[in-house]
Amino acid sequence: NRVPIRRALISVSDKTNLDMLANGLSRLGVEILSTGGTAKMLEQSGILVTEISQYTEFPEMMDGRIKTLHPRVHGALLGRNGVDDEVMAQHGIEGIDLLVVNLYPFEATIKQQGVTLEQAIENIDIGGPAMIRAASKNHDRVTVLVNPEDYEEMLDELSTYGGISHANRHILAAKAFAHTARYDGLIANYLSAINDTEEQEDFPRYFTKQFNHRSELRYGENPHQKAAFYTEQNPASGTMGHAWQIQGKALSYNNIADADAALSCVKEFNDLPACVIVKHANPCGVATESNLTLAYLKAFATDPTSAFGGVLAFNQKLTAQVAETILEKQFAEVIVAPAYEDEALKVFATKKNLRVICCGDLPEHTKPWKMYKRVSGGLLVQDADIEMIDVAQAEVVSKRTPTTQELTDMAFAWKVAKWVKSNAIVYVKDAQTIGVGAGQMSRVVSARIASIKADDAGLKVPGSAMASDAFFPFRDGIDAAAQAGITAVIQPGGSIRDEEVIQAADEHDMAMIFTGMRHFNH
Ligand code: 93A
Repeated sequence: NRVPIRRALISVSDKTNLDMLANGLSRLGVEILSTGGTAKMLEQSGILVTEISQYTEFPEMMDGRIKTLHPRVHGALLGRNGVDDEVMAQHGIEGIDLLVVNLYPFEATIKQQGVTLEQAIENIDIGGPAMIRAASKNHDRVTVLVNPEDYEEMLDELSTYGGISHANRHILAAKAFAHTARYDGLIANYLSAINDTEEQEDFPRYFTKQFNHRSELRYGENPHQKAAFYTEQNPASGTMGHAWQIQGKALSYNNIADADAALSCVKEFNDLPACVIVKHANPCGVATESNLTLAYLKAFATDPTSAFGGVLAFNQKLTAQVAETILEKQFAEVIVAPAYEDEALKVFATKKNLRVICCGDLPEHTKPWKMYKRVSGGLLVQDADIEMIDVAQAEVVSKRTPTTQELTDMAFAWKVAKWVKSNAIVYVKDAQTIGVGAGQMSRVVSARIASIKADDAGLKVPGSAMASDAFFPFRDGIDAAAQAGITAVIQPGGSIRDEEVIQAADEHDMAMIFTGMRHFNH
């Protein structure tokens, strides 16, 4: 069962023992086909070779990426003895009986100092492994050599017996598959190691599947921090991922974060024209009114000092009147709205640095999404807080039931508190924030700050409702609020001292409702 060798294909990167092999084959009358570089070298040694491109009648192309990837080559390697003879003849395919290939030096390349990913990738051999696998699969007829150390033994067998035994073809085929398997293993290891370093530098690879559009930001929260903004492939309308900028300076990292906070809060209000002013990720003024201008003026009035340099979000198409009023009142960094009247844009155009962004229609329902927070050595993942209770369903825990006005104010305050950083205390009256206490380590201090803010702005707290994003651990927060004039309280409840807290409310003749849902936001 020895198979004679009439035609050989030699395509080698490692030219060791090449002359010896080719000379031996020539002497035995074997026709030699060869790829560009190998053919050139053999010709220089005076050996007669046929260039593979001559045989395929197809040029080598793409800087050598396509050399042997041709049916006349693969047919010549895969064609079975006694089965495919006819089809081979029909297509002018002449069987190749010996394949000698060694692959692009991927391993040596990646060991070099300072090798680039591109260089490594160019050294991934495609045609070579394809031929090796084809020949090895068809070792019933074809002999395959992947190691220059095996040339001599093969030549000996060929010259002694006029062919290669089935047993040896089998052994060589197994060796060849081991060779390509190891080669692919090296590539896989190399590429996954590259991923690791990229992850540390910028962004996990698995994230970029979902957030696949990257835009460079000048810097992060601070100038010494590198940053980028990744957006989803098809971000929903009414989101920062979907939003586009109409005018103004480039959006910064903080602009995007604050605009998102403002947008998230303004989305809570869908029945009336609403305005949210955000500063350092916290709403410093929120209001609804019969029109956007009035809503803006009420939101601004909550805390004019903090509104300076703020991010303003609106839930409806922005009119020229709103634009003019904003420019009269304050310096703003960013304006976000679902749409703009042409006249409004003309007004904004007079302030060319002002960033004006359009987020598209605000969605009625939002699907939950994941929130990610990188911590040292790990990543926290949670569902976004998109829940919102219907205040009418909340439990009245005080002796006094809230008035309709108080219920309306509590519902408003609750929506705002959800978007204020914890500990969050929000005072509201007549669809306007009266005072906001944000980001404090104790709830009672947040309540005091809300009072101070109201005072500073000249707004009257008496008769306002108060929302707290989480339960009051002690009665002190209630006492402080009562002292400021708060008459109604909305909070999740759930403290072991709820009774003490309810008693405090009753003592102050306050109405208090429990939502049973907390809205920590850090
Ligand atoms: O770029 S390739 O993947 N495309 C091919 O079609 C192809 N055919 C053979 N590399 C290809 N080869 C490889 O070229 C061989 O495995 C061998 O390592 C090398 C020999 O090229 P040359 O004879 O031009 O030096």
